[in-house]
This record gives sequence, structure tokens and C-alpha cells, in this order.
Amino acid sequence: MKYFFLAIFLFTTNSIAASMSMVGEKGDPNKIDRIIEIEMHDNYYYPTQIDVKKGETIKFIVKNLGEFVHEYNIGTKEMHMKHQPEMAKLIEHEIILADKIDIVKMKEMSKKDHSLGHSHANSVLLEPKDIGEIIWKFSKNVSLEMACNMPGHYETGMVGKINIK
Ligand SMILES: [Cu+2]
Repeated sequence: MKYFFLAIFLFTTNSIAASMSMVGEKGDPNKIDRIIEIEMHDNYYYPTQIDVKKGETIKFIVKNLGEFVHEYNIGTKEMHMKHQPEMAKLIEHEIILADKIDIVKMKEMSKKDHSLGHSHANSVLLEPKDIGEIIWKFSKNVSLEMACNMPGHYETGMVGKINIK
């Protein structure tokens, strides 16, 4: 029985690591090829899609110009679908409110449940008027989307293609 649980644990952690490395990797801040500015509005991105070259390291400067909390997340469509229940959980626990993030509560509760910490190299979560950044290396040729996984935002258009050429 013990081995059975261990096997499940290994399988889950491996599949998370695999899905992350499938979309690229955290970029080296000393090897940035290009900077792209992203504006987040209610509920869309500007630009609406971006082109990157395979192997390029991009520094994304992300500005939330909307009135709600928004996320900039780089992943496959499947990854976004899996991330949405996690975001819903943050809202359920009132760690994220429509226009605010309770950082103190987030830190406190993530001690018990790591998924509540929302710490992902491929994502940044911002309050209105806030600016954040992601440095990402597009080392794989896969179909990617930039997306916000706040409940309802993806469905109402807060998603755009990342074209890797
Ligand atoms: Cu959003």
C-alpha cells in the first residue's frame, strides 16, 4: 500500500514537471533577447497575440491597466484548464478578491496548502495598477497561449496565441 501511494506521488510530480518543461523554461535574466510589454485590461490583453522565435528568452513586462485582478500565464490550453480550479480555490478562500490580492493571507494559507501560494515561474498575478514581470525561454515548439485564469476571464476573451516560429 505504501508503494502504491509513493507511485501516485511520483507520477503526479513528474507529470507537473513534464508539462512545465514542455512549454519552455524560466529564462536567465542575463540572457534576455527581447522585451515585450503586455497590457492587461478587463478582460483582454494588448497585444492580442505575440510572435516569438524558438530558443528566444523574452522578458515580459506586464501591466494591469484594468479594474480587476488579472493573471498573465504562459502555457498550453490544457495547462490553463488545469490551473482554473486552482484559481477558483484562491477566490473561494478569499485570498483573491475581484480587485485585490490578500498577500498576508496567501502566505499564511500556503504554508498548509502549497497550491494556494500561486507561485509559478510561468505566471504573474497582479492587482489593478500593478506591474510585474516574467522571464521565459521558449525552448520548445508547442502551441502556447497567454491566458488569465481568473474565473470567467478566459471565456470572455482574456486569452491570446503565442506563435513560436
Ligand atoms: Cu483576467
